[in-house]
Amino acid sequence: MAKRWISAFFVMMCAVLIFPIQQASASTSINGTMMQYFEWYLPNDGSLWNNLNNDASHLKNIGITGVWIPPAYKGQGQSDVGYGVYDMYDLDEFNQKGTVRTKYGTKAQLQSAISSLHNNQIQVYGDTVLNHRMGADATQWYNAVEVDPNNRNNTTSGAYDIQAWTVFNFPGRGNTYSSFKWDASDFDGVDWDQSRQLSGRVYRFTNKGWDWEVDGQNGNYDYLMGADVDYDNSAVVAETKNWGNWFVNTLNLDGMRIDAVKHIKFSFMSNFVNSVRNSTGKNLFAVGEYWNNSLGALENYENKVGWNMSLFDVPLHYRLQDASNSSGNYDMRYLFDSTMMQNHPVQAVTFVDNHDTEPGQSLQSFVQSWFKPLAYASILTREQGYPCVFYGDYYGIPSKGVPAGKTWIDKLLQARKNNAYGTQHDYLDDANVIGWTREGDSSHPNSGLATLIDDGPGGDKWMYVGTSHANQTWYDITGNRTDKVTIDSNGWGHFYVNGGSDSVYVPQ
Ligand SMILES: [Ca+2]
Ligand SMILES: [Ca+2]
Ligand SMILES: [Ca+2]
Repeated sequence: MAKRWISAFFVMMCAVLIFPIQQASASTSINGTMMQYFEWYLPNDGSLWNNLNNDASHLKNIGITGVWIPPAYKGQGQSDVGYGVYDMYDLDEFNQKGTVRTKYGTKAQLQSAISSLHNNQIQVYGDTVLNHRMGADATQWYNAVEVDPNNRNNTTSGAYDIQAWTVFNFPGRGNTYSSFKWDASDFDGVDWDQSRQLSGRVYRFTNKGWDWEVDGQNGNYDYLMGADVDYDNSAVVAETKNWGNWFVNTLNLDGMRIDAVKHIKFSFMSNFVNSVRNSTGKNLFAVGEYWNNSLGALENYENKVGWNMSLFDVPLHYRLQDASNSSGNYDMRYLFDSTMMQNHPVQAVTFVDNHDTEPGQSLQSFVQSWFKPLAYASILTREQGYPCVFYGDYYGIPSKGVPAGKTWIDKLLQARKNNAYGTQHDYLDDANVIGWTREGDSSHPNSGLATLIDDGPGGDKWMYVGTSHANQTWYDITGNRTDKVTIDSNGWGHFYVNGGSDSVYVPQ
């Protein structure tokens, strides 16, 4: 099975971040590049799965080898982005919450899109939201205590009955695929008492403890939103593993993007990922969203899950954002310090922005537009990390006035696909102008590149690209510089970059 082999290869060979493309004759391979194929403000018109289907061959052509799709199951309403998850067994298939389709389309459209992606050798990663449930079918009275929202280990009231939205009967689906129904015994707490309607509360059910270990922010950050799933409950654990197996097999997924992992019991997550890999027989790619700017917090998580999954490089995102906010005063020598990319490249999924960091969203920290090309040149042309291109950067965010970066991102993707191979040499030695080169390798003809990025007034650097390139003429694939560079007989070139800009030189 070609796909099995690709998945297994992915996990084993993530260290070199090469994505194998099966071809009739020679076994050439290109760098792995993921795209997050949605942004927060997509219209609720049911068109995304069809658009993705129609885009598959284009994505292949630009060098995309994996697509992260948004949550593909029924949320609390048709317009839900997908994180307000209601029924994970309803893949846009049943009439529930007033709709059959989700914001993105129907099950048949989704399955067709996935087939097209696979036909174009593109892996598909399903968004997996396990922390909470929203949009319950009914309330129930249940005994609870209030906790301090800023320290959830502190109980701040006596026990009393609240009216909690915790009954999930799935009347539109019934027992299809699973007969499991949810009630308060499957959750640890909620933030809403329908009978009193007080905001700013967090309620823990009296007979439950918050799961541990989770992130230690707010004392214990198990609770995020909605009805918080209790992974101390063995029936819930079994049901969730069953669901994971069903989800991957039903959609023929190659991996999972796992939401909000800092709020989910660490030991359960390790158990879940291993279980789904074993039960499906697939060496699934898995990447977790652990939203913390501290490399130490991510390392602690990796230690607890046995380094069996990748993590989004949140520290790198904040470095890029800081640099973009510093008007040239950022010390670029330290841009990659204390990041997953630099310290744990095998587990690093690098990204510039996502659906949560875009304007108006919960983690708003959008990298400023002038710096975006510098940021993408960093994640796409360096050896370390598995980069993820954001739909909102590529196709734009019309509702927020963010223009499509397609034209310039395509050029960087082209450099990644054709040139970003071989030994890397770093020139991270200046507060403004930093650079790196790749020597290229023999399995990618005419490969090799030289990148410069500059947050200052513009500059230049001598860099070594390898003696195999002696006497070649190189040009800037971004088009930002039009002068050519001649590589000398010792493999060195004198490269230039404009102020607040990027240049990526490749062999002519
Ligand atoms: Ca619990
Ligand atoms: Ca939780
Ligand atoms: Ca600077």
